[in-house]
Amino acid sequence: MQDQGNQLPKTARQFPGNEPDAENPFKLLDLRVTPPKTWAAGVPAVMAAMKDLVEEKTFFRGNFALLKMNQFKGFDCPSCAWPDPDDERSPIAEYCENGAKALAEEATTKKLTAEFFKKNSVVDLAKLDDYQIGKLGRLTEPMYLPAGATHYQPVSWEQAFEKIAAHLNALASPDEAAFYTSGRTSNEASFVYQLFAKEFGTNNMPDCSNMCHETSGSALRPTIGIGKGTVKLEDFYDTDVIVIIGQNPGTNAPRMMSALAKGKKNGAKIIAINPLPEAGLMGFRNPQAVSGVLGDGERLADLYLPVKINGDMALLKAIELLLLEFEKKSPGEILNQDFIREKTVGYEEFVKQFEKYDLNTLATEAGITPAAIVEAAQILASKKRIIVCWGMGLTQQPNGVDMIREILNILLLKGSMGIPGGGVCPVRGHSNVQGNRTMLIDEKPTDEQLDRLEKFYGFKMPRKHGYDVVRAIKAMHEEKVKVLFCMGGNFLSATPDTTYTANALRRLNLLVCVSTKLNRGHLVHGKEALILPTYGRSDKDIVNGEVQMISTENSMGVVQHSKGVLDPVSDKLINEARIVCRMAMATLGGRAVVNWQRYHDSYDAIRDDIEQCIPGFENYNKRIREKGGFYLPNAARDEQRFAAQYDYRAPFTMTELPDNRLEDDEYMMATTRTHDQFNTTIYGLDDRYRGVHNERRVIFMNQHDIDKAGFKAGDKVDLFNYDDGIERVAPLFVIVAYPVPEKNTVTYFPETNVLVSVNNVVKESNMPASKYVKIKVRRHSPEVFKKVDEMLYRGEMQ
Ligand SMILES: Nc1nc2c(c(=O)[nH]1)N[C@H]1C(S)=C(S)[C@@H](COP(=O)(O)OP(=O)(O)OC[C@H]3O[C@@H](n4cnc5c(=O)[nH]c(N)nc54)[C@H](O)[C@@H]3O)O[C@H]1N2
Ligand SMILES: Nc1nc2c(c(=O)[nH]1)N[C@H]1C(S)=C(S)[C@@H](COP(=O)(O)OP(=O)(O)OC[C@H]3O[C@@H](n4cnc5c(=O)[nH]c(N)nc54)[C@H](O)[C@@H]3O)O[C@H]1N2
Ligand SMILES: [Mo]
Repeated sequence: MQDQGNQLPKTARQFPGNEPDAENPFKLLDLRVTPPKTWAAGVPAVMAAMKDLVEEKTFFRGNFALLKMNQFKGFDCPSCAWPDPDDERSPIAEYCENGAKALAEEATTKKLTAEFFKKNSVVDLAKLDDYQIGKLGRLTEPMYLPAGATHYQPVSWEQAFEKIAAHLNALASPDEAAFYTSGRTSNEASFVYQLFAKEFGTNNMPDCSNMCHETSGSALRPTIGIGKGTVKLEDFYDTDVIVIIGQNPGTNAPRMMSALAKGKKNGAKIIAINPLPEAGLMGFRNPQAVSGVLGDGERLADLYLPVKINGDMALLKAIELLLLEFEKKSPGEILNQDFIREKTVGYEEFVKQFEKYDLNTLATEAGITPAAIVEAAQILASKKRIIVCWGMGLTQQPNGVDMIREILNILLLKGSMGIPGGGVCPVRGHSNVQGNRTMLIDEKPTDEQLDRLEKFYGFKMPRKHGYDVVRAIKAMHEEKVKVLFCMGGNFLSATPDTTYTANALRRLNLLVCVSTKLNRGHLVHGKEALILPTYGRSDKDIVNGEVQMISTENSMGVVQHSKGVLDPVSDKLINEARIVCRMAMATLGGRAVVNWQRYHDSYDAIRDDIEQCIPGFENYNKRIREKGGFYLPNAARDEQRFAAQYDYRAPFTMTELPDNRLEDDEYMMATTRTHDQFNTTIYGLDDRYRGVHNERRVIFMNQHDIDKAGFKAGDKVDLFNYDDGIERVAPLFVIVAYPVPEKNTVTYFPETNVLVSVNNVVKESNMPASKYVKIKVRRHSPEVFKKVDEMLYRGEMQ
């Protein structure tokens, strides 16, 4: 470990207006709690969006950009991956409050210059909290931290690439490098990035999917033959039932609310399954429709099921049990027997397992009354077209893959797969995370994909599967990975087990981060580190004086172009694709088979070759210039062609009920997002819909649990986890009484990632199970800071 900054006095975390306080580094702010909202969006949302633009001193710049966001000739919103309407787009605004906040973050005119880094040491910067770090402004030039240095210093692009090349070429094997991707990277940059990793010789491509929707892909592919959703936006407008499970659309995909409202207006029933009564599931006011500004909010969920954390498996099984019973009573009227016969396999065996289940036991496990489950089953029984949407509430559970398989089982029983108004909708996270995977950013590419690349490029592709995120952290710890290159993201804060991960990162020879803004991930580093500044989605990507166009793929498989509109904050920024090409030329030199200069000079050239290597991109350059872009082929959606190994039918899958017992003093914790953050980027300190203001270090607990443990709402507590026989501590949180199920608690990430063991992963997908963390809650003692002193001192704790 590097002893950087040891000569500095130990000071604690700084807060605005607060003097650093070594006794109490997480001096709490002035928490205010109001009743949770029962509807989302509306006029306050628009006001909140405007406030962010004003605060970022970018009101006019921001508003100009907002008008262009998600328009046919504009740029794709950098926030979530929810699709844009195919034909009708509001001429004024096709954005949401959180899209506007994402833009305000990106469009800020505040700059981080070399002068700033000269004044502030890495250790001092790391003592700021994430909110403060994010507000510092945009990165403007490449910065380098030499071994043993305390401050980042400016470096030319040329020298930066030379340093990367020297480190990469000094490795004993290409597998000692890993190339991380966060989900905003364009298709073009993603394609060259993965190609470089492969030409360099490794499949070590951990990406944010490994913490996000890997679980969905792991469940979907073996059943329906594709790891993606099977519905289009228009399916929401004309369907019978929409189930939203483990997802918070009002905050994380706000434009989905318009689709839900439209579907509901056309007669769809909505079932929401979530331990929290999220505002966006309960009701909605549409800020972009006059009625939303003037009229009353619409009720959204027809049925809300407040499931226990991880009680979903029992709930889904109970619904199936009831559907099978109903079918027995009215054969052929409840299930789609034609579909089951022609399009699925394994039905008989699947049905048989239900002999061992009974409704009451399953209901207790789920934490839902049998009557409410019957109501849910009746809604599904009487309808044909069902869409099921899910998010992190399922994917980040240890048995998440199995739970999604159970969703598939229900849809197969009903024949609601690959039909108009019916199918699966895993709601993706980052705006181009789906495109990243389509472009082959994947630690385990298939032979078929590699064969195609090999045929086109004429060199041997590495075949050995690489490290995903969790495996990469362990490999860094064991010094098997020595160079980590991050294309965007915040590796330290987004990943689990912060202490362990920080120690892993400190062991690197070189950490390189291509970023728009500074984050904690740049401040806990290897022996040497580089920060390479790049354009955001809203920036004009200028090459030879011309603004370039990139493309992205949304949650529903539509590939669209995007062109930034804002003048970049600095003329030293380079786009991500060019950064990759220059790294490739510097590293591979004469060894290169790929013509990197050609890709460096033209996005069109990259797109021409994507067309040759990835199915579905025929006439890419032509079609990407057309209004609204194009859909990628999806045989499950369009032709009901499912898993090839089952003769294109879909297998029913058998799963097990989990054992969710807890010790008397144990609680289950789900980590979630506030309404004021984008992953590790903290826009503000409020969680408006849930009624939490001016503090993030809170833990939601059921009033009954609070009483039972002898606490009161407002009490200060410390949180502990004991997985793997290690004590993990998250100090100083405030209890908020909240309608969560008993023995369940909810906190915000990244603050509680310190409690998530790197070994607490989802079966099969190997994702961190960050919504299934066993914790103990104890009254706060200042002594606890001694346990985390070193982490605090090094700024390794959020
Ligand atoms: N504004 C904004 N937009 C975003 C993001 C952001 O941070 N901010 N992040 C983006 C990214 S990368 C992603 S992946 C998505 C994430 O979007 P979501 O999937 O909505 O993510 P979360 O907020 O983590 O949690 C979702 C919900 O899971 C529920 N939950 C927790 N445990 C359980 C459980 O056991 N069962 C059930 N049924 N529900 C449970 C929580 O109460 C919460 O409502 O959003 C994307 N969009
Ligand atoms: N406990 C817990 N942990 C979680 C989750 C959870 O629910 N609970 N959610 C997980 C999920 S779903 C995800 S997707 C991951 C997210 O993990 P990441 O994608 O790694 O994290 P972000 O916070 O989205 O990354 C933010 C940084 O990206 C950089 N950035 C922004 N835009 C651009 C751009 O256009 N180009 C480049 N090069 N850089 C850019 C900025 O420097 C910014 O600081 O976190 C995961 N971690
Ligand atoms: Mo995500």
